[in-house]
Amino acid sequence: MADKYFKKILVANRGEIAMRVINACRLLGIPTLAVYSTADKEAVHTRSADEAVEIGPPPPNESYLAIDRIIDVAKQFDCDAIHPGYGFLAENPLLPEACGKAGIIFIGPSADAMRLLGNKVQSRIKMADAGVPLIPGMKSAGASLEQFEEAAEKAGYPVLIKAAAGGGGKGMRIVRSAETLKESIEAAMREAKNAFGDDTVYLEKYVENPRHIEFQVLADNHGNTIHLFERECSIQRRHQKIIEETPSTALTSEIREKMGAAAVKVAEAAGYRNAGTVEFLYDTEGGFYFLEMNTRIQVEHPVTEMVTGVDLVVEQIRIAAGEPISDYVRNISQRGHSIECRIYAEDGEDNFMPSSGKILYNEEPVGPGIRVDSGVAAGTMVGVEYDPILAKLIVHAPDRDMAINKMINALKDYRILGIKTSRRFMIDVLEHTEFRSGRTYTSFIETHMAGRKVDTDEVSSLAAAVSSAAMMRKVNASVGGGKKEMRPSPWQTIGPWEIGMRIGK
Ligand code: MV4
Repeated sequence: MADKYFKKILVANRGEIAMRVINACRLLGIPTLAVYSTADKEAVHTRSADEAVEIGPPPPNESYLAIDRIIDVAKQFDCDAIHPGYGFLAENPLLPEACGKAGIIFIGPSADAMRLLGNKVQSRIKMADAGVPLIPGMKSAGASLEQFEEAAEKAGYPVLIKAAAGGGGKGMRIVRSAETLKESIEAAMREAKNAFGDDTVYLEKYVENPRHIEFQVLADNHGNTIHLFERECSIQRRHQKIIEETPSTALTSEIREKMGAAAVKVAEAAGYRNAGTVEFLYDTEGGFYFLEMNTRIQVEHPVTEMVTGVDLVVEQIRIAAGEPISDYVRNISQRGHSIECRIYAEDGEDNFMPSSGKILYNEEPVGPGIRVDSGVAAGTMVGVEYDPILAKLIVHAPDRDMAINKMINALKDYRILGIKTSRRFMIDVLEHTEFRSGRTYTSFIETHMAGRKVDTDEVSSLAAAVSSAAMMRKVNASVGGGKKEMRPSPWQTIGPWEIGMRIGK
């Protein structure tokens, strides 16, 4: 390798995305420095980086969000770049600004592009000028009730009140008639003020039951802006995505081309650099509308990597170092089908209540076209202080049917004991005929999974896990701790009667 791009990269995150960045750095031969809170002393990312520095107590404000502390550590330990992952500081323009002042490269877009795209009203104005299709509605923040009334009449009810600083569904209110407009505006303003410290709201036509389709883009400092096709992310619950896939079953090659061109236009109009994602709503009539642009590497980026063969985090690092987008990325195509399931520390059988505790056993599925991006291992303490994502299971297969089958089997082979997860819920979604048919709309979970029968199988009791761990020790001793395939899984060695569950699905 001609150049390893950076001397040392500080990874300003935790969990699976910190591991993803560390692994990309390993590919490039770049040393990494992890930062961690006192809750993460034994965390996988802390143990995996070349160096690790404790930066504060568990509350994010005092550790993973403490910009000054992170910059100090970067300077003290000779890091010349910082990767923010997603969440935490990833979309906070104060980090790229602080990096700039300290002479450190921020692996991501400029603070200016972040500010523009973080404000939905400003970005709507910018994108309207650039000729990108927008959802009908206000082109400026609403200043008076009359303005809202007029915009609502013009767009036609139902309408949606949205926060300018929003995203992710916070501060949104659906309004179905003029009678409730005023109270909805006031409620949305209060919620926006609370969530973002900014009560600016505006109005759009409400698109009923859309699909959520987003395009991955890459832009370098040499004038190249490209897209890497779409991801379909319609399977969500309460604005939290749980399953993502690519290609989308909804797009024809003609619409894909148009949306891709619009995504590139958005990035160019915003002066965007590095990896980003342009979100669109896709309505039941085949119309698509710019929603927002996310200025980070996203949780679901691996499905794009699987079908294009591009390492997006490596490209992020190269671009930040001033390199052009890699040559091999210029003639990519979509090969086969990829699906990602997020494994959350949530009780999928009990209204997704947060689950915490120690992971007592962790066995990941393996096989061709099966990828696990995980931030945990046996022994990891899972608290409630951070994002509940434990790992992501990603599969790649020649077509969608095979990808679904591969995913169902891989989910069945994934064993995490000690805490509850969303694993079983995922299997039920994937086995649903509506999912199989490709009718994946944003209302899927509430429409098709609401009446889901709760199946009390997932074992996470301490007794069961301890007995399986004890069994494993015995088995390992008897086979000399040999090859993995020589060791029966605890599911094979412990009868279901002992742990009160059905085996398999
Ligand atoms: C919309 C919409 C319908 N009409 N805007 C939700 C999060 C935020 N990023 C934008 N969102 C929506 N905006 C109009 N004019 C429906 C949603 C929406 C949604 C969007 C993407 C994925 C899942 C969603 C679930 C509910 C609502």
